[in-house]
Amino acid sequence: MTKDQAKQRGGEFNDLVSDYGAGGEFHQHAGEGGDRLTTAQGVVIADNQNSLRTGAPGPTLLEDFVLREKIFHFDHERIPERVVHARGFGLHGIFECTRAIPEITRAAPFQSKGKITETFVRFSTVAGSKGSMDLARDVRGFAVKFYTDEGNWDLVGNNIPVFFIQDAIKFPDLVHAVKPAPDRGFPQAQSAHDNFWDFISLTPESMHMVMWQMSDRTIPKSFRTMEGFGVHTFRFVNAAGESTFVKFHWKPRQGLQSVLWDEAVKINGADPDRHRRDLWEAIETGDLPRWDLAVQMFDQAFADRFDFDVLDPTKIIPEEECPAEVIGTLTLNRLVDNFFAETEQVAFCTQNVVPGIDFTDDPLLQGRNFSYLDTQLKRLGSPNFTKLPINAPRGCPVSNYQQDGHMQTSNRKGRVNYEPNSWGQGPRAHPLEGYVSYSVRNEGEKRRLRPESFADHYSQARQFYISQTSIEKGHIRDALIFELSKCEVEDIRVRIVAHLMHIDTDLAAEVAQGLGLPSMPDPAPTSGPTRTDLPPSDALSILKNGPISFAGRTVGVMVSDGVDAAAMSSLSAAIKAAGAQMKIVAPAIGGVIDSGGTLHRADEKIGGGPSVLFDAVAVLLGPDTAAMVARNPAAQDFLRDAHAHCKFIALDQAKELVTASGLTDKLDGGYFGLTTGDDITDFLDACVDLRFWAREATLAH
Ligand code: HDE
Repeated sequence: MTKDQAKQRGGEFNDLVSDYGAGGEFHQHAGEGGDRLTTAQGVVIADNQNSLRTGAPGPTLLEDFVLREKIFHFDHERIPERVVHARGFGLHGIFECTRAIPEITRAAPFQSKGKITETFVRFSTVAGSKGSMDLARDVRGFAVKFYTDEGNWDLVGNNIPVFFIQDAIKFPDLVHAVKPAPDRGFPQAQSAHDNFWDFISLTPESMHMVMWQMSDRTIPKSFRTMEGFGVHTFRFVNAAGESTFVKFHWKPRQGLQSVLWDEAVKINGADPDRHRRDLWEAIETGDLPRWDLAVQMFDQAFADRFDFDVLDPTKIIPEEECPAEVIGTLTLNRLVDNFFAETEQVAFCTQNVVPGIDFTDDPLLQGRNFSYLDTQLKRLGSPNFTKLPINAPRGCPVSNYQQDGHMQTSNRKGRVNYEPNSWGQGPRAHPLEGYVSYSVRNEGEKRRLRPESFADHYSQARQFYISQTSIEKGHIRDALIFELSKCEVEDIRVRIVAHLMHIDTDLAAEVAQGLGLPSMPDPAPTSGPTRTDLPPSDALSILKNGPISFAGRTVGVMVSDGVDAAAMSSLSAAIKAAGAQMKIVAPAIGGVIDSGGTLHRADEKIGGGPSVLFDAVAVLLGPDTAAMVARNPAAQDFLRDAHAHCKFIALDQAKELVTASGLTDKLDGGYFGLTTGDDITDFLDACVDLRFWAREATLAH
């Protein structure tokens, strides 16, 4: 049969294997073969609605290969979800080198200015399972696969630059503690429970990470508005074989933005897919997310200046001590064609490095290098997962003697499957072009030990805390009180407060008071040095690194029939001019008719589009329908929540709603009118700031 004949019959003609075109574009042919429905064997199916049976209804026949094949395949659709980072969202992108650094690393992406390297990025939460909600208080994964000209390099990072533990051997315990308890199978996707805090309270090395975790970093507004970090200290290695230590940072062009805890709780109900939907819509509307890749580079002499060890993954190097220098930009520009084939099957491995990038002796990184490869075999079921299009290298050939295994599709031709051979065939190792590990002299006794240089657990925890604005400090305090109040065992709460005593005594006292502890505990016992006072670092605050414009954000505009046509069109034009989006929330999804008779379709129905989904809100009602809207409890929640979340609010014809929402005497500097063009300009200018924070102090906690 010819290919054309096969296509006519709806077959796929051996095109089942996916491949990458010259431009690196993803082509997935499976399932797209033609307009005839076929079995996996290519047989056209005559009836996809009724199984084969004798009589009516009659027993179903084992002979029905169409039914059996279909159900068999369905039964095997699931693969094990990732043991951590199960819930994720992936996107394609490009990395552009903006500053070449060949003198420091020979890694292909950094050899020339303007060099483009294709990438695939997967963002994730850590603790929740695949179906959990997006706005759990949790660390976010930020994993980047670079398809370089010299092989794949995976930078598998998080949105927090430090980690809970210093040694990989503790990881299963940490993860068991945070995940659902084995007897009851809950709590899901949260850390506010006894097991997690029990483990943490007994693990002083977690204290720095815990301060980050209790900050608004773990409730980012979007994956687009968070930083990424490689966490470990890696090595850059140049062509001469010289090494420079490096720490990787992704800095979002969108500015850092987070939600408030009460918002997070409500968003999880209103839109559990918030973060993935946000990325989907950003790409679809052409608002491409961008991050600068910045590197902190230093040598051994610089590393030796610190009391702590630069190989300790619970430590940062403050940017004031070692600047983060931008060397490139990552732009996410393409959605996946298929979630399973790409986002689910992508296999990140920390061991995937390319010439010019090397590991250090960070004990966490060393353990990860085992775990990721191992976990991919479990998840994807075959060592041939590297051949899946999303995992296969793009910029370079792959040539070796690995063969067979489940789902093998590309064994070598010919008789030679070993090396060395004298057949004059097949690939050979290349000492000059090949990957050469950086040579390090190591000596010492074989022991299980924790270096003395890893002993200080509180100095940087305090440095993080004192680097925050007073608003952010308040959020850390509230998060600690919330989480610890969910612990049923009082000893656990007390042990955490005892650790906080080493970090900040005021914070410890506020948390103790919030928990209603009868008295302050003694500071937690320590075996090593307790604390050195370090200066604050602005880079550690979210609010000091916010967006510089309102672009990319969204105003939720609640309207009703008879809304003033001129006000509506001025507001809409001004929002568009600011590079932001307007979403209309109306009594019915069909929309509203304005005073000029024009229909405006709604994006959400009142109640379906609560104000937690928007960055700022406007209420713009028709004179004859305003009273009806004011009676709607969901409309009242819209306004009350926007107020409680310190949002900027613009109002027109909303007096009755303000009264019904109990806000009459609470209107403050965060409220604006909508009557004149100047009103609208003032409103949108104010919106550049994330929130009207002055209001927060007036709200009862
Ligand atoms: Fe992971 N981690 N991890 N991790 N991790 C996994 O690999 C592990 C750690 C991170 O989007 C798993 O493919 C160990 C630090 C991300 O597919 C697993 C240790 C950091 C992702 C695994 C750590 C991370 C993972 C589960 C301690 C930030 C998602 C599924 C030694 C630098 C990647 C998988 C994706 C995923 C093991 C600690 C980031 C089990 C043993 C530190 C972003 O292999």
